[in-house]
Amino acid sequence: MKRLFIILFVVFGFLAFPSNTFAATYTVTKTADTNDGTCDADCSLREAVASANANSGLDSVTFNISTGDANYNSTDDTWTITLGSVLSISTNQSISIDGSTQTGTTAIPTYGGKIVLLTSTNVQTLTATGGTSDVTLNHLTLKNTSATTQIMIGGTTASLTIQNCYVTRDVQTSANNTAIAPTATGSVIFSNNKIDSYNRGFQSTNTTNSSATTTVDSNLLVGATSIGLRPTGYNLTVTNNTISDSNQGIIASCTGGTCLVNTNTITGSNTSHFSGISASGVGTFQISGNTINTSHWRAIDLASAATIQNNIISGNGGTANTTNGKIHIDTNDTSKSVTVTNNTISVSDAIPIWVNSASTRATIRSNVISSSIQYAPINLSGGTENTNLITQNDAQDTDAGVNSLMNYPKIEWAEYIGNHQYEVYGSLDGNSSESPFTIELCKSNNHSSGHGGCEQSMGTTSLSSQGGWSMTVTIAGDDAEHLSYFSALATNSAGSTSEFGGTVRARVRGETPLGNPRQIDLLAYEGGIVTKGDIVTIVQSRTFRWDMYLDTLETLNGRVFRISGSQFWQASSVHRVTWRSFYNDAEVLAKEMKSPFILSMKYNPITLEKSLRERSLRLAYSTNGTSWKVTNSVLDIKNKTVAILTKQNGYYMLVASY
Ligand SMILES: [Ca+2]
Ligand SMILES: [Ca+2]
Ligand SMILES: [Ca+2]
Repeated sequence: MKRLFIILFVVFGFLAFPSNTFAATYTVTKTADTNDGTCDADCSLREAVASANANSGLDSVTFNISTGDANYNSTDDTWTITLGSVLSISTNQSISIDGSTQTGTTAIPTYGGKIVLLTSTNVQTLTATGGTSDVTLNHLTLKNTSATTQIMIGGTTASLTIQNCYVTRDVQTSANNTAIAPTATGSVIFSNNKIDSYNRGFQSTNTTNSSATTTVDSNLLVGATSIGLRPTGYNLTVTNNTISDSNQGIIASCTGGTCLVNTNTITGSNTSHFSGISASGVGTFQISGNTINTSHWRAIDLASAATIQNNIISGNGGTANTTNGKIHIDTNDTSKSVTVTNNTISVSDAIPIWVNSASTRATIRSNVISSSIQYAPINLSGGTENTNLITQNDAQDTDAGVNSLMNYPKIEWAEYIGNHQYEVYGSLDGNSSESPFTIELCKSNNHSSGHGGCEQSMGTTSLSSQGGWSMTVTIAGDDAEHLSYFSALATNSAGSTSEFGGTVRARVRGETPLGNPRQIDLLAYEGGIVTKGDIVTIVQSRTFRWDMYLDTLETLNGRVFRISGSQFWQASSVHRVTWRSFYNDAEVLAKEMKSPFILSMKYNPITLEKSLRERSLRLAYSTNGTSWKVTNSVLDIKNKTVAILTKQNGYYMLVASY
């Protein structure tokens, strides 16, 4: 009985603990790609892998090949193993192949090592089956001489770690070949590797395991034709990589959790103009601290919820493009929030920030933004757009669309008050259901669109409902001789930010501003509509015999006063309106005009003194700016204008009664 028990133990013991239970180390001693079935003193890499496949547990493969080996290269101190077929890791067989164990006469390099694994057409280097093997590669050089081999490392692993390796093709290929493209069921670490001359560098997929992580860190990718890094999965961390020359630097798809794309450097001038960082998926991205200096029209192409912050984005002069933003927000989703904050964006070939395709809740705040193309520095697609893509405000902002087509704030005046300080007063015609609002004031770079650009954020103020707002700000270095421009942004309670409002140059308090720049507004004998600020004139053809310009000068504030002998009170700033000959600046007299012109002044009911009645608005006229006469003007309450037909140059302002 006792004997039988021992026999049973031996039999079942073997079944429970198959042969070679414990992890083993197999040492490769030659470069030749033989397979005699054993890894002993004579051991090829293929024999080592086969032995590891036959042994459970995590086995290690190390190298100890002599310099007398036929494939030792004394010039670069490397041993080349030419693989005639793929090295296959069997299901459930974990393995670590460590190239740093092969020492030579020189130090192990940062990327790659003394062991070169060489493959050619349609020979993969390594693959795994079953999704149950943990695979680790360290300090190996993987080289392929073919432009057509699909993948150098593929298959399905449990966890996969590739570190300190150098992956290169002799032939740069334009076919859609990916150098490293595993699917994993466990976590992936791809760090401190260099990939050279590839079409697609590294791609990984892990969409089955929500607790797995994918870490792609500190890799160097050069000589690409297509995509640098393309991780897909849960909990991605893509950090500190340097990518040059690729059509698309990083394409990250976040299956779930929080995915980080931080502190990467993406450079190059690939002419295909795709994206620097593309982020999509249902997870939430943090895209932070990256430096992107490329000709990609989209530096960051976003289709996910995200925080985009502290990135430095510049363009290096690809063809100017009107359908892409350097930060291109295309979530096409009213529930995905996006925050774009503290980025520095300086570009010459695309719009700095573009919100597109039904995206909303994009909050844009505290960025430094400049561009040298004419289009809106922040563009919301839709609404009524001018040639610079500036979307017009609508009354009460009831329109819907991209970022709710949030109305931009208007700066009514900005005055330098001494001691490096300005007072800025503005208004917002907002939708009351979207209150409260946040106004951000920017020191503007006076962008050619007339709307914004932001050299420096001057901070924010909150506005509980639509109407007037004001801020007092300090700009070191400014004085009465050095005055800044200002522009503002508004964000509603849902987090949707407007385009920049019109840029206004500050003036010194108490001084009248400079008039408009001299330009030909109407050619001789030509009619048309000429707008200067709140003044809109409509001129019939043949009214003037010379090339003309409309010279207007707006004098703000001053004490509101009652027009002598009437019930009307001042209701706007005073505008001097003068038609002048472009050639000699001479004022055109009434008798020199063939026909009268329509002079109309815009107003904003929000900034109208509360007790003055909008319906009583009229234009008042003065020849000298001091003695006023109320005219028989026409109020257009729908278009918020008051107009008269006149031949009189002179001073105009709006008046109203209580
Ligand atoms: Ca627009
Ligand atoms: Ca709206
Ligand atoms: Ca609007």
